Amino acid sequence: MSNYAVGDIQGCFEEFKEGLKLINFDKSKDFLWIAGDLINRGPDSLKVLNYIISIKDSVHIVLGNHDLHYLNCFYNNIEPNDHDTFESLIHAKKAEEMANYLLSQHFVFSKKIQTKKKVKNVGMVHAGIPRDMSLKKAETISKLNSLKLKNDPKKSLKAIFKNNDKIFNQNSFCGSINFFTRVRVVNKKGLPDFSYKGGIKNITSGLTPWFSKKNKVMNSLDYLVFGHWAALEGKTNIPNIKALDTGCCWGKELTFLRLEDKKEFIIKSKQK
Ligand SMILES: [Mn+2]
Repeated sequence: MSNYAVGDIQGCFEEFKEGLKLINFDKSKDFLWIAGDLINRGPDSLKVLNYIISIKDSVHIVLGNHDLHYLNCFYNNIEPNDHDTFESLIHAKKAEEMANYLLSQHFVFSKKIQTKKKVKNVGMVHAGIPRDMSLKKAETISKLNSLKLKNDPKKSLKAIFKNNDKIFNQNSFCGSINFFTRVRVVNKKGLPDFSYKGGIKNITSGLTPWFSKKNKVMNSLDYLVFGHWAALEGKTNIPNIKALDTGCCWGKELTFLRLEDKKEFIIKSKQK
C-alpha cells in the first residue's frame, strides 16, 4: 500500500493516465492525493473528473482556484472565459453530480501514513496556509468552508469571487479560501499579494513565498505538499514542504510523488 501525491492535472488526462500506469496505481490498496486544479486549461477536463470519480474511494482531494472558478461558472451560469477549457464539463450529462462531487472536497487535508521507519503526518493544500495558522485551525476552517459551499453553492461561490472583505481576513470564509487556493507570496505581515505569479528569483522586495518563514502548521506535520505555483518547478528549498505543480498544462511535466519514500515519478507533458 502506498500514497501518491500528484500536482495540478488541469485536464491533462493522457499524462494523468500514463502516470497512474507508471506508478502502478492499484485502487484496491493505494491512495492518490490530488493537490487541486484537477481541471481547466488542459484538453480533457471531463475525462479527468470522470476518471477520478470512478476511483473516488482511493483519492484525497483539495480544491484549487480553477476548480472553484468552474463551480462558480456552473452554479451561477457564468460564461467561461476564452482560456477556459471546461465547456464540456458544464454540458455533460452528469454535470450536476460532478459539480456536487467537487463541492464535497477539502481545502486542507492531512493524514498519517506509515513509512519504513515511522508514522508520519502529511498535509496537503492547493496554494498555501497562513504562517500563523495551526493545522487544527486550518482543518477546522476547511471543514466549515466546505459545509458552507455545499449548503448554498450559488451564494457562497458568488461571495468568494466578489470577496467583499474590506480588510483581508485569513479566518473568514472568503479570506481563508483565497489563501488556501491562490496564495504565492506574502508581505512582511504574512498577508497575501495575489498579483504576483512569477518564480522565486524575481519576487518584488517586501514580498516572500508564503512558505519561506516558519509556518505554524508544520508543528503538527512532518511533510506538506501543495500545487498551484508552476514557476517554482517543484522546488521550495525547504526539505519538508514540497511543490508539486510542474506545469503539465504548460507543456512541462506532471509529477507524482510517493509519500512514503519521496520518490518522484515524472511524465512529460503532451501539451504545447
Ligand atoms: Mn492553481
